[in-house]
Amino acid sequence: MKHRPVLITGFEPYGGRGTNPAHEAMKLLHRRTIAGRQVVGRGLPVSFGRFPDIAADLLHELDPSAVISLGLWPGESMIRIERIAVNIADFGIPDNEGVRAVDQLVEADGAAALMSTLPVRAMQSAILQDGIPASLSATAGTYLCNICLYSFLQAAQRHHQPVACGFIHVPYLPEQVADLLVATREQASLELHQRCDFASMSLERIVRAVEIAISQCVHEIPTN
Ligand code: PCA
Repeated sequence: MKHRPVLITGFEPYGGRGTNPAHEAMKLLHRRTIAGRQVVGRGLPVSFGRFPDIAADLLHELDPSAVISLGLWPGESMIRIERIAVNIADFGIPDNEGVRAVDQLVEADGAAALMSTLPVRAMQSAILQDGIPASLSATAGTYLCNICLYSFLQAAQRHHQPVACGFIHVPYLPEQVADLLVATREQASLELHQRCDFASMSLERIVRAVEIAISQCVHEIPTN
């Protein structure tokens, strides 16, 4: 039997940053075989207008057994496995199309919240077992990552086959934090200790953590 693939999505850069570690990790995982499953990587636009359709379209095109979406959470120090998406779009900064949602719904008639359908606890335990810091998180925020998780979970409910969907936020890369330190010093408007977004993790460790997450999903969804 041919297995269905695992879809890994990674958001493009946003917020004036030149790099998104989520996008870099996705590219490194694309076309790999992990735990016997083909991994397909896709970049996602930081654009409210492209959701929810983009999620439904990807399920239709690829028919994956699992979707793990990746995004950056600036200041996060560890692999952050999201448990829940909420039906709120409220942006601190505009998306890449210049749209700034305020107090909106993601989906007009949608549920207030949807739970990740990935084996989040098993993923966290396995990542920790490998020596990589990882936490379970009860908020993916109210920006595009939350919208992405909400959209995939909703599209999965309408898909003709079961699809497990979830989201992982990742830290900055060390080189991004080095640039932030230089910029903060040059701007001289904040003291370094006033900023709380200097945590980072190497791309190698981020990719390793996602590999482990994929393996755990495959073990929990053996029939697909
Ligand atoms: N992080 C943002 C959107 C894109 C990304 O990588 C978020 O946390 O919503």
